[in-house]
Amino acid sequence: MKPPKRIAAINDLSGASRCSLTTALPIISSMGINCCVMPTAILSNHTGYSTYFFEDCTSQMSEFSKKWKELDLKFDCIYSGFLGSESQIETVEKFVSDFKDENTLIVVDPVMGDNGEIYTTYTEALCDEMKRLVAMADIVTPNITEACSLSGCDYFGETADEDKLTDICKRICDLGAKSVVLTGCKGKKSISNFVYDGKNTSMYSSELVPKYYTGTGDVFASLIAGLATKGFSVFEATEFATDFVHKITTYSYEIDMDINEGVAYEGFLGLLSAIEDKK
Ligand code: PXL
Repeated sequence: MKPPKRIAAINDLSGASRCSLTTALPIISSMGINCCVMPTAILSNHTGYSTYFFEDCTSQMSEFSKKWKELDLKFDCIYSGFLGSESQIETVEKFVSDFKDENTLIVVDPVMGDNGEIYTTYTEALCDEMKRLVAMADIVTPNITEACSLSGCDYFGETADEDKLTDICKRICDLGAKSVVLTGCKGKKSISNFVYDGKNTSMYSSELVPKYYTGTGDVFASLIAGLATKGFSVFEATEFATDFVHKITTYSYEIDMDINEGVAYEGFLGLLSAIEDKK
C-alpha cells in the first residue's frame, strides 16, 4: 500500500465561506490526497460580501516554505489560487522552484475575478504578474473574465464559439502553460468547460443552473488538481468535474442556497472517496 499523494494548496483562508482553502481541503482530502495548506491571506469571509476582514500573509508564506523545506516535504502537486498581494507571485514562483521535481504537477487557478469584474483586493499589476505563474503551469483553470485578462482580449461576456475559445486558450498556452481548462462558457441552457491541451480541444457541458454561486470555481479547480494528481488526463478530469459541479449546483439551487454561501457540496463528498488512483 502506498502512502497518500500530497498536494500543496496555496490559497486564501476565508473562515466563514465555502471557497479557496475551506473548499480545497475537504474536496482534496475526500479524494484520498493529503492537502497541505498555505494561506495567502486570511479573511473573515469572501470579498463578495458587503463587509470582510482581510489580512495579507506574505511573510507567513515564506516561513511556511522554510519549515516545509526543513521537514523535507515532497509534493505530487502544487496548486495555487487566490493571492493576497503582488509580491506573492515571487513567493509562489520560489516555492515552485524549491519544491518541484520532474513529477510534480503545477495547477494554477488564476483567481482574479468573475463576470467581467476583477475582485476588489486585486490590482491591475497583480493581474498582469499572474501571467508569470501561468507560464509555469501544467494546467490553468481560468474563467472567461480571467482568460480575457491573461490573453489580452477585451471581456466579451460569458458566451463564445469554439474558435474564439480555442484562440484564447492558445494565447494562454503561448504564455507557457501546457493546458487550459476554460470554465463557465454559457449557452442558452447550458454551461460548458472547454479544454485545450496544446493539441486537441474538447467541450464538456451540463444544464445551466440559473444562479451563480461564489466558490464554484474553487470546487472545480480543486477537483482538477486532485484528479490530475491521481493520474487522470485533463480531459477525463474536466468531464468528472463538470458533472460533479452540476450535481452540487443543482442541489444548492433546489434548497435555495444564498449565492454568497456558495455550493453545498458537503453531502456529495462521499462520491469523491470512491475514485481510485490511475497511477
Ligand atoms: O472563489 C473565489 C474567491 C476566493 N477567495 C476570496 C474571494 C473569492 C471570490 O469572491 O473573495 C477571498
